[in-house]
Amino acid sequence: MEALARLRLEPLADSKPLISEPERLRERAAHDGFLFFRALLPNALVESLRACVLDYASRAGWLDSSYPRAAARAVAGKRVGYYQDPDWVSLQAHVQSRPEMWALGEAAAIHSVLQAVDSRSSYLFLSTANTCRVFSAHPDMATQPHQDAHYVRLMQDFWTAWIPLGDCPQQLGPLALLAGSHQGGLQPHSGAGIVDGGVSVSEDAVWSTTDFRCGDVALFRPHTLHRSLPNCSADTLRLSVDFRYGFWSGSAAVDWRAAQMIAATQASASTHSGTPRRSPSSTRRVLNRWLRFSKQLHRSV
Ligand SMILES: O=C(O)CCC(=O)C(=O)O
Repeated sequence: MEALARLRLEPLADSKPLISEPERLRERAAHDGFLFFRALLPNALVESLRACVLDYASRAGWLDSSYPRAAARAVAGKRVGYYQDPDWVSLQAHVQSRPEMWALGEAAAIHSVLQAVDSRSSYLFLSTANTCRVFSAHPDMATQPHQDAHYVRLMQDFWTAWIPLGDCPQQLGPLALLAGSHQGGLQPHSGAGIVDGGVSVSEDAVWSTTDFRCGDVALFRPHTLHRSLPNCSADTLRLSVDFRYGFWSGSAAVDWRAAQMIAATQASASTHSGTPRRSPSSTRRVLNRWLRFSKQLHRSV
């Protein structure tokens, strides 16, 4: 509790009421570098992945079996959360192959919000950058302040979604974000990872956080400084997942069939002796409509 008391905190504002006002949503995102949505996701989607992670935790010997599994009580003294721990790495391999993980990452509500904020269709970046985190109640193992842009190098323009796998009150060590920090560019990071390294931030910094509940989502930019609060519960594991989303660029061919059809149409228009039934430009218009539809379809699967 002492480690938590030392941090200066302010409450995250709920942006859910702004979803129908994209202009204000964009303004808030541009100002703060993050958005928080209370109860954005159906609980069942979150709880399915939570059950899957707790099943793994039980098999890995992290859970105190004298409590119901759903309580996520850790074996006394067990330290969980290090990237270097083979069981923690196996958890990543485990969730990567679970439909529950990708069902949550592809939640329509997340894509809809990203579309509202960015006016472009988003896609879930399928990669090991999507991480499931389990932290035991050891305050020294909290995630240190850092920017995702330092660690995720394959994409530049992305949003991260942080999702607690169940209720995550402040004493369980949820995410905290530094408003406006995305405007300062990439900062020097020390160490090899986010538990034993990161960015040094003034003790006066005021971190935005909340008592997260099941179904809540925090979205933030690659340069937004964020951290976790220390897990100050007596013995409960903190469970969360974070996903990365990119955007379809307006000009990119998202479907190889479109490229082939455009090439075939152009070839036929230049060799056809009679009048083509459709001019190349009208064909392109039809194809563009189809491409837009195909992008939307991709978002909804
Ligand atoms: O969950 C955490 O403790 C850290 C999450 C994080 O750093 C991220 O989502 O990028």
